[in-house]
Amino acid sequence: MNILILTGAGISAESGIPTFRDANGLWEGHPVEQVATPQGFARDPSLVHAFYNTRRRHLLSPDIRPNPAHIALAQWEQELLAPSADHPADDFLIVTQNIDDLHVQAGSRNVLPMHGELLKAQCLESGKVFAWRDDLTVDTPHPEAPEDDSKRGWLRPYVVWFGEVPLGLDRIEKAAARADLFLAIGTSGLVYPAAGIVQCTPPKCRKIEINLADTPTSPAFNEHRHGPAGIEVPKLIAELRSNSQ
Ligand code: BJW
Repeated sequence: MNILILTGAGISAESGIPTFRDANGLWEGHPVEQVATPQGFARDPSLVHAFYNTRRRHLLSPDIRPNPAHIALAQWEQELLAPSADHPADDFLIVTQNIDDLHVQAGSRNVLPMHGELLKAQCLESGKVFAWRDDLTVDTPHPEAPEDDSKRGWLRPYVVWFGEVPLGLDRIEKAAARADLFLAIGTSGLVYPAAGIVQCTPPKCRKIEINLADTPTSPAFNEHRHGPAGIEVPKLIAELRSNSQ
């Protein structure tokens, strides 16, 4: 059985990470065009760095931990997978729009962060990606040339902004085309191409949406579970587990 799971900000909400579009969400205090477009970064890099620095520090604080939804997905993957095997055919793939690392912290192994990763930085010139846990500023020395003052401020957050191409699209398309089960968890279904993945799954695929409420893409799913991911995901996995025995 090929399983594809798409997660959005809603799965991390119960871990204390704000979503984007809900009340008190990230876009309420930070207009999207200011902080999540290449044009916004070019206009005011300090503002954009400050937005991501705050989120990076928050992610690294000890009270931010995977919640029962992340943990149930990781345990399910481990049960389905032979010990120490890989997933060469992406038979169990989590595609996350989230830039936090909570799936990996929970123990998930096959995770594709299609909108980038907050704990990485990217060189604006070479595109090279570096593990990154500190603040970034317009004066941050280049990790490969720390003494070269002309290379200060050449790093950007390793995230995908509006107008940029998300990561791993070929791999996602292939996994969708052969999915037998597709779960979309905690995503508003407003941002493409992520919101269109459900349309790339075959008609025989069982498609389940887990969210607090319906979304614009709900009609594309054949089952809906309304409720917090931390409750609904473990419940659904327990059901799927007992049905397969
Ligand atoms: C819970 C819960 C709980 C809460 N339990 N649930 C016109 C039409 C169609 C498309 C376009 C268009 N104009 C422009 C576009 C394209 C554009 C787009 O989609 N725009 C729309 C807004 C209209 N897309 C792009 O630009 C993308 N690139 C692109 O298209 O490239 C062209 C191309 C594609 C393919 C091939 C070749 C070329 C890039 C999109 C990049 C998005 N980037 C961001 C920022 C990432 C970095 C960061 O984190 O800061 O990604 S924006 C933001 O939105 C972030 C998220 O990943 C993404 C999705 O948000 P998500 O996760 O769904 O969160 P919310 O807050 O929206 O929803 C939370 C949900 O959870 C809600 O439904 C709640 O109910 C639920 N919930 N608590 C269960 N406890």
